[in-house]
Amino acid sequence: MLVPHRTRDRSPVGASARTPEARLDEAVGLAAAIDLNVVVATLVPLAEIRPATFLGKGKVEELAAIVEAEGVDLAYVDAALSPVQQRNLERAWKTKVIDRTALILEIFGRRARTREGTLQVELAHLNYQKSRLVRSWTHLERQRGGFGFLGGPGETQIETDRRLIGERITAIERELEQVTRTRSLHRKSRERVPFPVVALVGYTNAGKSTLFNRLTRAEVFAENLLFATLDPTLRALALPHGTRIILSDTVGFISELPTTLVAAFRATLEEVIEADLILHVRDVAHLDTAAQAADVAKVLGELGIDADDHARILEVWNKVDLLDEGARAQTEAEVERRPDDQRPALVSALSGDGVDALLDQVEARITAGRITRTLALAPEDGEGLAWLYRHADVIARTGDENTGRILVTVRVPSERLEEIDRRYRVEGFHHK
Ligand SMILES: Nc1nc2c(ncn2[C@@H]2O[C@H](COP(=O)(O)OP(=O)(O)OP(=O)(O)O)[C@@H](O)[C@H]2O)c(=O)[nH]1
Ligand SMILES: [Mg+2]
Repeated sequence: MLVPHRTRDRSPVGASARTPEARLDEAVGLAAAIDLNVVVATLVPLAEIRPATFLGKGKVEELAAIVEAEGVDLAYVDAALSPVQQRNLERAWKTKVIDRTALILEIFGRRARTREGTLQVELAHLNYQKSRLVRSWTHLERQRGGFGFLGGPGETQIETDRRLIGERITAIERELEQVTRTRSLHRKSRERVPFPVVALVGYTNAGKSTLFNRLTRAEVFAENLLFATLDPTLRALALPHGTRIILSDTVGFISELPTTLVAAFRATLEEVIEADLILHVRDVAHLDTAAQAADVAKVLGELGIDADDHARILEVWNKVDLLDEGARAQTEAEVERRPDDQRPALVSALSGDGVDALLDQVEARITAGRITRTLALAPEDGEGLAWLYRHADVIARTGDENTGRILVTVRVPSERLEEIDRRYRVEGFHHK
């Protein structure tokens, strides 16, 4: 695992605000997420980027010796390598070389669970490979025979592979269209059940799935792995005062998430794009919590969501159980300093600490834009009743003994109110 950084100011080569050490830590975590056995993890100071080999000549040679001595099968460079740089490094080190995009693709590939997720990753993978399918991969084939993870095409294979890749891409795109259509149908049918959608987003490993499980008591794969969750998971959930919501767990974000992947997962992240409320889960015990939050804000921005839209985004500061007394007091003070409508929820998804208060906060946010109406329907108005069940969140239904009418209490987004009032003469009481 090689993390290059600039010699001058130790700044990373990419656009992230982390220290090289933190990036190395994260790289090792990423490797562990796909069961790679890390034999060497090191920072590589870099005076300037070489177009041919990315790293300087001396470094390349020095590392070649290490690769040989340690019997390294795979070298990871924490940067975006051009196809040429990747090829030249493979040649110099006589081993497979991957960059950040390739590693993230690999992880995504292993974690995808639904058909759609798998297809999205394969598509991103093929598009990435297409640009890298160059003749010189063959030097590896001849020397090593190629194996599994390191597999590359042989010389005569390249043209065939290029064509096959093209065909496969077309086939995937077609299937994806189908899958997406089915999913949007599902969403449409859910729209008729007008529960607000609350989406959990956050940096990978922040604790989204753990929180999701705690809130829904579901058993969703939560592990100390980066990118444990790749496909969105939806569950219905009743809040303390009876408001029903749909909670959505989503894929974790990461710094410099390849843009092709953001595009690929746009569809999967539709739940987020359309969510009524977004819970941004942050690991506040992590040294890089601020940089992680900035990365999440960036990805949200790419999805067209303004991270500063406090009406729509609520920060959840998770893992408070890991803070020592001093840090916890400091964090609490920071929370207090925020204006009411921007105040993060402090929780431990693991211990459940703060989760009840979070649920109250979520309910307050959700009901804020929604209005409760009690409507009086004629007993024979079955159609009207059915309409309400389809288009509004029915929270209570009783009979009026005096008039024989049916009293239905519904909660609807304020935009819907006019339609409801037009359809039903409101004879009951109004309340907010
Ligand atoms: N100490 C502590 N650990 C937590 C807390 N919440 C989550 N964790 C741990 O953090 C790790 C990651 O949790 P997940 O819930 O899988 O994280 P995630 O955000 O869903 O991660 P991805 O799906 O990979 O993006 C697991 O080992 C959890 O047990 C918490 O409040 N306190
Ligand atoms: Mg998860």
